[in-house]
Amino acid sequence: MVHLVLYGTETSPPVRAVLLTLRALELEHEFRRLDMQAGEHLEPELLRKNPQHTVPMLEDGEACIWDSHAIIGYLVNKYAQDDALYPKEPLQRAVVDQRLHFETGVLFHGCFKPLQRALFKENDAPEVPKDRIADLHEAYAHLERFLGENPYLAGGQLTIADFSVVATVSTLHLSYCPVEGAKYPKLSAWLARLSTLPHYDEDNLRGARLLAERVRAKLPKQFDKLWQKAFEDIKSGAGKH
Ligand SMILES: N[C@@H](CCC(=O)N[C@@H](CS)C(=O)NCC(=O)O)C(=O)O
Repeated sequence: MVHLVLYGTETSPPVRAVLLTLRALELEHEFRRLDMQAGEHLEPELLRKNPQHTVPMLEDGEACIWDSHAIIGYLVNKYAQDDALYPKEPLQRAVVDQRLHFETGVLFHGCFKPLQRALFKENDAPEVPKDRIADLHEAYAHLERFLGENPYLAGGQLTIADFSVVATVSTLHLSYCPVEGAKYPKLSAWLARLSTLPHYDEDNLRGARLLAERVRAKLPKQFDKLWQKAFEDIKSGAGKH
């Protein structure tokens, strides 16, 4: 019998990418919530399982897998009834993989993590660093071009690339820089499209909002009307222009 255990916290975008994938595959799992601020992910037992001490981490029987991209690819390869979410055809797979690597390198490590570090680790009276927001706009512009005329990031079909990228983009949208429909109509419409997935609020939006609350508490001045609007309802803020 399948017994999947996911370790993490809902505020983490890559954890939510896994939750969206588990939902799409209708896989039952146990969620072990870790208090990252209290350092629960650094407990010796978890370090033994994942020396990199990142979440998400998935246990499948004896196996421990970490890095959200490795996890979501594994889940589709092992448990999906077909390959729609992660196509086996080499060129289609390369497109999905490119988007996944873009999430890792550009969105998460290039944009999200430096913003989080600036706000929560380095600065007592923080502001959103302007050059970081410029990087974010560049990333949004790339995504706008990746989408082209397609409804999903890797073409006509929903794939794990959409789950990975939406978890991070929705977080950046709510916390740091709204995806404005006038500027990024395709990305904005895509965000709205993804937000209609069944259980999207539970699997992704709730955690993104929780993190946005923390950012908001740190940035009372910068959290202006525009951000407030995006925060209040991701759905009404996206794809309506
Ligand atoms: N590329 C990784 C990023 C994982 C990551 O850095 N997760 C953060 C939480 S959002 C974390 O575990 N930080 C704690 C640590 O690195 O010790 C993935 O997609 O899983």
